[in-house]
Amino acid sequence: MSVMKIMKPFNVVINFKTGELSPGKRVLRRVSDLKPLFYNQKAAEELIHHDDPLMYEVIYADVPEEGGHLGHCTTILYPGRVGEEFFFTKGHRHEKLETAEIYFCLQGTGKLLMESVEGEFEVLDMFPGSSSYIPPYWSHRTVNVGQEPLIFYCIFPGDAGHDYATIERHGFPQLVVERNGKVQLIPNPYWKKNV
Ligand code: S6P
Ligand code: ZN
Repeated sequence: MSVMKIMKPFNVVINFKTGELSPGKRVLRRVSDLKPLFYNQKAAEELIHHDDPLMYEVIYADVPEEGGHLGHCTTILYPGRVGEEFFFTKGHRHEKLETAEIYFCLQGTGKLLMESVEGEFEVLDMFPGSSSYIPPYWSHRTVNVGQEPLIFYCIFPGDAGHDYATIERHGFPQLVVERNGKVQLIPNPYWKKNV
């Protein structure tokens, strides 16, 4: 016999063009919220002093953060750069490492960077209709490499949790930059392999 509270089924409505999820709870992230994560700290400081641009919004459906439930949300990652680096999400691994996630892309063009706890690195393209499976044990970060907002829908176990500190300490093995008008992945000189 389950000890979970029985809750009522419900709908949320997602606007595929804008990423609006309603009803939902919105979290905003500006350049200042990601400050330590940028390769070019001077470029980040300049942007923060100028108008501290909004990088992304996450809109969460109201679901208990408990095992058995499925958290779900949309992310709207705006186009832009800090120095050469395209706008990206903080990136995290799940506190409960053995939990997976699905990213379903609705609009825009992106890269999904992933690193396993053993230090393997993988990148998937995100485009309207792409449905990316992030298996257990992989950190994940999205990067908008296009001119439009990158909008995607995420589904994850309710008790997954977010570990941001590990990414803040180690970074990802590669950076996604614009060089000579092209999208390029280059080694991150500050990356420290997870051990
Ligand atoms: C949650 C899921 C996404 C991200 C969101 C923002 O597990 O992976 O909803 O939270 O895309 O990224 P971040 O790294 O700031 O949480
Ligand atoms: Zn996640």
